[in-house]
Amino acid sequence: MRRHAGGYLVHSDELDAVLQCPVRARLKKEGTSIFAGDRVDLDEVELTDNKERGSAVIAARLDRQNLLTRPYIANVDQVIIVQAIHQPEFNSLLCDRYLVHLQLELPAVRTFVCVNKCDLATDEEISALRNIYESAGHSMIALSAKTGLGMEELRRQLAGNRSVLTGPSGVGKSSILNVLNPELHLKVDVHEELLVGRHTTSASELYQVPADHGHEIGPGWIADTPGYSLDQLRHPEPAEVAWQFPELAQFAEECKFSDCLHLAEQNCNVLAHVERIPKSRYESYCTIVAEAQQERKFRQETSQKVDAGAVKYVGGEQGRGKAIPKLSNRHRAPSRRKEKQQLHDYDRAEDADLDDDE
Ligand SMILES: Nc1nc2c(ncn2[C@@H]2O[C@H](COP(=O)(O)OP(=O)(O)OP(=O)(O)O)[C@@H](O)[C@H]2O)c(=O)[nH]1
Ligand SMILES: [Mg+2]
Ligand SMILES: [Zn+2]
Repeated sequence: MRRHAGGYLVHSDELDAVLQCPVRARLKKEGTSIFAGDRVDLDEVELTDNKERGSAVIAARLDRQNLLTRPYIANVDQVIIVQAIHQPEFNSLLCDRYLVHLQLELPAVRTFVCVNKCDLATDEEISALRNIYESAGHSMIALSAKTGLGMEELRRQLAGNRSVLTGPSGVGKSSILNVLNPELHLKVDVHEELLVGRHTTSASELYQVPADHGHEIGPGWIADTPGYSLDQLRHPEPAEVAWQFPELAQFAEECKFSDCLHLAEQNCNVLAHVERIPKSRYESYCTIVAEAQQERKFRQETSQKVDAGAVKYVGGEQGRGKAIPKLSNRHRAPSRRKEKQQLHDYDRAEDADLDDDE
C-alpha cells in the first residue's frame, strides 16, 4: 500500500489484513525497488489478536506488469482521467493530451474518462461529451462527488483492480476518493501554489476502495496523482498520432498518401470525412501533431549541434567509419542500468524522507 515506519504497509489478500513489513537486508543490498502496487512474497507472518493487523518480512518482489513513473505505482490495471464539466470548464485538448500521454506511458492499460461536477451541467451537455468519448473508444462515466451521481458505476469499475486517478487540479479527484472511502479525509480545495512540496504530490500510495453493499463486488485499490504539466507529457512521432484517435484512424487507414499527416493535403481521405469526426477531437489531433513535430525538430536540432567530441563512429576505425552524433542525455532513451540507478536513488531519498505520514 505504501511506505511506513522504515518498511511498508502490505495488504494480504489471503488474510485480508494489513501488515507492517520491513524489507530483507538482501533485497535492500541488491537495490530492489518496491513501490505501491508491487506484489511481494512474505515471510514470518504474525497477526495481532483481532486478525486485521500484523507484521511480516518482505522476502521478494515479484515481476511487474508495468510501472507508472509519476508517482511510482506498479502493476496498474486502469487509468481514470478526471475532468470537470464546469468549474474549471471542460478542456477537450487537455483531456485528449492526457489520453495520448497515458497510452504512450502505459500501453495496453485501459483508460477511461470520468467527467465530474455533473451536478452543474445539463443532460444535453453530458450526452454530448459521452458521444465524443465513446466514439473514441473510451468509456465515460458522468460523476458528481457532490450528489453521488455515477459513484456506484465508478465503484464497480474499480472493484478488484488497481487504478490510478489523474487529472488537472481542482476537478475533484480528492473529493471523489473521499466519497469512495469516507475514512480517508483527504484534503480538498487546496490551491495549486500550496501543493508545491506537499508530500502527497509525490506519494506512492494506494488507498482501499471498500466493497459495495452486501460485498457482491470485491474491494479495489486506487492511487491519487497530482496530474501533469505540459512539459511532462510524452509526444509520439507525428505520423503516429493518428493511431491514438480511433475515430480518425478509420479514415487514415484508407488515406492513399502513405506519409500523410491528414492536416491540409488535397484528396486526403481524413479531410474528405472530417465532418464525421467530432470537431474538438480533430482540433486536438491537429494541435498534438504540431507539438509532436516541434518536439521532433527540437530533437534533430540539438543532435546536430553536438561538437566533434560528441561524435561516435560506427563501423570501421575512427575517421573511416560513419560518424553519428551522440544524442544529448535528454533525448537518449535511458539505459536499463541508469533507470535502475534512478529507482534506487529515489528509494534512498524516500528512506531519508522519514515517514511524515505517521
Ligand atoms: N459542484 C461540485 N463541486 C465539486 C464536486 N467535486 C468537487 N467539487 C469541488 O471542487 C473543488 C476542488 O476539489 P478537489 O477534490 O480538491 O480537487 P482535486 O482534483 O483533488 O484538486 P488537486 O488536489 O488540486 O489536484 C472543491 O471545492 C470541491 O468541493 C462536484 O461533484 N460538484
Ligand atoms: Mg486533490
Ligand atoms: Zn491523409
